[in-house]
Amino acid sequence: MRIIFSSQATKYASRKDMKETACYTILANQARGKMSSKPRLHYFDGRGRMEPIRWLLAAAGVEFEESYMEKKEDLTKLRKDGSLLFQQVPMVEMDGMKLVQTRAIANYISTKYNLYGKDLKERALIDMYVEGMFDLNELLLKHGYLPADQKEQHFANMIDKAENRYFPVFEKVLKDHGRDFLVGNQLSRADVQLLEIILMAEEWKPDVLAKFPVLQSFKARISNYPTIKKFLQPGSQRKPLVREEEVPKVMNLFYS
Ligand code: P9H
Repeated sequence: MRIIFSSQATKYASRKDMKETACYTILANQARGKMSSKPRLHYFDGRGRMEPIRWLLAAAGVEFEESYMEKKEDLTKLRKDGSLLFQQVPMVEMDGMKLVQTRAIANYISTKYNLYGKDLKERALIDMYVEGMFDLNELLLKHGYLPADQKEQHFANMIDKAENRYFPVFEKVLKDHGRDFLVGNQLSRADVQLLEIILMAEEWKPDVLAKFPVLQSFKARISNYPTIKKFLQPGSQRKPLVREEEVPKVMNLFYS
């Protein structure tokens, strides 16, 4: 049984160690075998809460597959076969796990693919920034699903928060350190998620960056980052803004 997996094995004193290592490596390999398969995303064919996950995998250059829920039964099936820890999607199958909770999934992917800074201090900064971004993302995401009578008030609040709470922070951070990336000297999830919410905000108010010249150059720079540029190309797995007529179908998936 050829089990030599990594050079380490040769260093071990006794056959016992080797055997143990072998077993371990086989298990690891089987898991890795499982690991090598592409992540599979379980959600509906739209942005919703899965879009930040698609952005992070794309930015990391990781190919992924998607299973779209088209009807209520598709969600029920996932629930029945115990695939959803909290009976909710998004769910991502990767590395032998069925990950749920958007932020938990984003943390795992960002850590695995080195999008989380070089040390604990950078990680703390990144976490503060992306949690703020998730809060704005929630406002931008929900707007498309709101009933008409709630849109006007929600729109005013959403744009106010973008222009007067969140974007000023990221404009100042980039201006003060003058570096290409929000944190450190390499792309992190903070850059990916900031570009995502900038493009979402511009869909609702095209000149939302008018007062933010540094964010305008950031947007151009990160949009040209090879893996992100590819994701912004037509035909990628990036989902379009939800169309009003699609909303009932999505809501029926979860609430009928
Ligand atoms: N903390 C769809 C479009 C826009 C915004 C939200 C939902 C929450 C996480 C069934 N999942 C409408 O509300 C559908 C979550 C996950 C969790 C779900 C149920 C949602 C939506 C689908 N709802 O961050 O992952 O709310 O599975 O029984 O709760 S997404």
